[in-house]
Amino acid sequence: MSITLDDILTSHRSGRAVVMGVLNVTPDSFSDGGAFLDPAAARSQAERMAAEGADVIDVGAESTRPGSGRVPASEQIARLREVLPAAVASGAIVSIDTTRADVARFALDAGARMVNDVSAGRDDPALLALAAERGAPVVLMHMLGEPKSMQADPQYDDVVAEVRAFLAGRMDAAVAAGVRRERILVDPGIGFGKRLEHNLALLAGVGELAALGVAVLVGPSRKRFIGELSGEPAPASRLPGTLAACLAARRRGATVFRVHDVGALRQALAVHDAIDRAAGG
Ligand code: HH2
Repeated sequence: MSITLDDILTSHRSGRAVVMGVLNVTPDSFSDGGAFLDPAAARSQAERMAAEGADVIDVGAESTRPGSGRVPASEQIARLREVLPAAVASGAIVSIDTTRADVARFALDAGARMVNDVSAGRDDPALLALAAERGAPVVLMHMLGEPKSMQADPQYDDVVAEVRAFLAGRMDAAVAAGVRRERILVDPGIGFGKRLEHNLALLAGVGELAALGVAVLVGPSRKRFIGELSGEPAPASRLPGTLAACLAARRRGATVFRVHDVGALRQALAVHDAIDRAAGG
């Protein structure tokens, strides 16, 4: 049975694992830049991820890799025009990964049903009002600074407490814009203005973010911290580390996992969760 938006939003209570497949319609994403700019390639990737068990497909048309520049809304929309209908046709719930209200509006009109905002409503405040008006669930992610400069010299006294306070504040801002609290998901923003020790503390401290009372999404997939821990320089070869990070976060209360490799995570979750059930967990 396919998943509903409510299943996703209540996953922190049910314990259901939700898999969000990444579809980057960009020339420059850090791990798959250029691979899915061609609409036919994007379409087959969406179909493949849905067949592999993606509950959600997160479509983005602007890279947020460290050092990246901005892509105008009109250019994002041009990249999305042919791809969104194919993602919607795959049967998965489509989420739009953007910080811009104009792009989100275009995507929602084309059948997307969730908004994933890595700026948590700070880049374009109209985005929160739009999510409120459409009743669309919204992911609020923590980022220190902006992609261009975020990895320059990130500093925290207590990264988990600071990220949690930030997310609590952005939840309040979203509610003030009319978003219902139960339609919010939060995300510590792995790799967004964080050094290795910050990423590890946040994945270990997911339980403290879950205490905010909404579902926690994590996006460790293929990221640099996995390369730092393993010595693997190629992002596309960081699948084992990605799976380990997702399962470790799952054990601590994360329920939504944003990954490039959907089938592999589904298999890992099937085994992990079966063992937990056998243990009476
Ligand atoms: N990470 C990326 C992009 N969007 N959204 C959420 N909510 N959480 C994340 O961790 C997250 C995200 C970066 O990964 P990717 O999309 O593969 O790369 P790029 O930004 O270079 O397109």
